[in-house]
Amino acid sequence: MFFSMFVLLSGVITLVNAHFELAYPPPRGPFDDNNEVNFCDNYVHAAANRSEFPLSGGFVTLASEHVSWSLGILLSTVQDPTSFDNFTTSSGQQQLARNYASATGVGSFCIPLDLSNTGISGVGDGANVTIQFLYNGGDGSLYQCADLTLSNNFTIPSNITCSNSSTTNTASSSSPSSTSSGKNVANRIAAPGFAGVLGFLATLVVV
Ligand SMILES: [Cu+2]
Repeated sequence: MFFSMFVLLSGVITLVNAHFELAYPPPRGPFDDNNEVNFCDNYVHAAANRSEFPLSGGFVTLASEHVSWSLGILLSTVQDPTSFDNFTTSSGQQQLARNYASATGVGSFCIPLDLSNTGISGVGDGANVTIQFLYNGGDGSLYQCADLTLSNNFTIPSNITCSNSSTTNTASSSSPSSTSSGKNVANRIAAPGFAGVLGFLATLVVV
């Protein structure tokens, strides 16, 4: 009896552990799905080796393990952001580099992230910033962080693939933008930029 309950619970726990995994830019530390419910996947301090990231025309990629999910991207200009408080505005609101949007599908997603027009003070060429992904696939909020140095002169390497590999997602391809930073951008799910939030919502299934 106890054993069968254990087996049952194990199955449930395995299902619950399906979350999301940030692929690009690289997260603060190796993916730890058991700690994804915690601030920055429980990597409390900024990574010693920051990733260069384009100030404009960037994108992020992640793997979604939930079918229906939402995503927002917070930004902190604090050099070593160690808590959610470091990702808020002066009025205490979440400081969003990309507004929340919903999507459907399991697999890889590429999401435009243009940081040049967020209007956040301190975001500019040469700035050290941290972005934090807030993902919710129905089993609560999940978090991963990436520590960046922004650059006007950095282009995302061509071996970083921007495509939506899932066959079940409903995202549609859109044309590469004039601000695209590489060749492999044909499958971006929306036009880049904060203004592209509506496009993101439109091309994905709005919940
Ligand atoms: Cu999950």
